Formats: sequence, structure tokens, C-alpha cells
Amino acid sequence: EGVGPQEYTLIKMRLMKPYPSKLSCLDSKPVFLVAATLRPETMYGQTNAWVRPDMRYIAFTTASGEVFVCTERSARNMSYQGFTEVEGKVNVLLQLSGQDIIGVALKAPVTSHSVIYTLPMLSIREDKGTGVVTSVPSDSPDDYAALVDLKKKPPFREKYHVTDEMVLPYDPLPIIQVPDYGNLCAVTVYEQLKIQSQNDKDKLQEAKELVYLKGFYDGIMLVGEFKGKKVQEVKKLLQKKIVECGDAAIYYE
Ligand code: A2H
Repeated sequence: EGVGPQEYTLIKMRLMKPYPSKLSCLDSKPVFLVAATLRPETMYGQTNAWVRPDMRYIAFTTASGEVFVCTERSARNMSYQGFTEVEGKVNVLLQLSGQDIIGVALKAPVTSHSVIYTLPMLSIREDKGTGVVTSVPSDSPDDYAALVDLKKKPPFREKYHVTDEMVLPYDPLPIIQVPDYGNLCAVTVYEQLKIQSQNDKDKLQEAKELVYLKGFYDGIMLVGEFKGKKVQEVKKLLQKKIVECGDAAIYYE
């Protein structure tokens, strides 16, 4: 970090109808939650999206007439990267809280689930990415920890108006084989380090360091059109594929 711009893949997760009440004025438009990821090759394993309930989000119009939901900070960055009709200008349609968009049904690219839901994650930072995170609990220790918290604590679900159907049917999907860590590497390190919750900051940092490089250099795809190939060969190919079909974009910050 700090040496130059970081390239992210911006994953477009389409809101399914009916939109939640706060978004009902957007009924005639295609609306997307947009998530910045460093791991486009893991999109086969998406089980949900994350937003932070107490954070502010906006809905704005893109140059192509779609509506994106993300933080205002990231929308401003996008306005200098050709995402808006007028450079540097963000056409804000709505101000939202994270809670307003929890529990919405989404259609996300590549994943085998036909519908996934927006759920609460408390560790999302305001100052990076879009404030929306796509969740791949098989390969991201943060995502797995937050999903387990919701699965095993009904009061935590209730607090954020998350229903059982949005969480309980969704388990980590085996998508990448990592030597020594198996086909659900985030689950393996979560258990090895005895992580207790998404608040276990130090252990989660250690978990990420353990699996990140190994996943990138030694991981083998188990699913999709690049099945059997190495993650490092597939990352750019998959990014290109989903960008070309309009399901993603390149975003820098
Ligand atoms: B990654 P960097 Cl499978 N707050 O995507 C907290 N985390 C955020 C965020 C925010 N505002 N914006 C993005 N992220 C997450 C996939 C993934 C990611 C996997 C494994 C590791 C991993 C699925 N979640 O990231 O600090 C997003 O999660 C490990 C760091 O900007 C994004 O990529 O470098 C990554 O952190 C960006 O982190």
C-alpha cells in the first residue's frame, strides 16, 4: 500500500425485485450494490454480501443509466474514473444507512447461488473500497468469521432483522484447493487458530497472512471454466470475462 493506486475488481450485485421500501423510488431502474475485491477468481464462492449497519451509503446514477449503491467517498472516486456522466460529479439519488439495505436479495455474478442476501459485518472500514464487501467464506477468514457469528447467534440475526433463510442455507463452497489447507482454507485456519468471532482482530490478521500468499501462488481452481488451473493464471482471465459481460468493472483507489 502507498506505492501507487490499488486495482480492485468492482463486482456488480443486482438487487432483485421487490426493492426494499427505502429504494422503492428506484423501481424502474436497475440497481446494484457494488463491492471492491482483490480476488475476482473467488466469485464462484459468494454466499452473501456485507454492509455495515451504521455506515452511510448513497445511491447514484452511472453514465449508462444504472444505479450503484456504495459509500459517497467511493462514488466520488468513481466519478473521476469515467463511471458518471459528468467527470467529478456524482448524481446522488438517495442517502441510505447500511441497515436500510440489509436483507435485500441480490443476483451476483458467477456464484452457483441464484440468490444471496445482504448481511451485517461490523468490521467494514469507511476509508477503503466501496463499503460493500462480497462474501466468500471458503477463502476469506473475515467472511467466514462474520458468517459463523450470524449462524450461531440468533439474537445477532434478530438485532439486524436478518431471517434464518438469509443465513442458514449458506455454507462455504469449495472452490479452490490450497496445499496443506484443503478446499475450504478459511475454515481450516479459523479452526486452527481457534478464532471465536469477527472481533478477533489479531487472529484474523494472522489467518489472512497464512492463507493469502498460499492461495494465490499454490491454489488450484476446483470449479468453473478454469477448473484445474492455478489461481495466479486465472485471476486476470476471470476479471476480464466478468468485466466484458458487464457484471464487473475495474476500480482504482
Ligand atoms: B476481498 P485491501 Cl476470498 N472494509 O474479497 C473491510 N474489508 C474490505 C473493505 C472494507 N471497506 N473493502 C473490501 N474489503 C475486503 C474477497 C476476498 C478478499 C477473499 C480473500 C481475501 C480478501 C471476498 N471477500 O481480502 O485492504 C475485500 O475482501 C483480504 C485482504 O484494500 C477485498 O478483497 O487490500 C479486500 O478486503 C481489500 O483489502
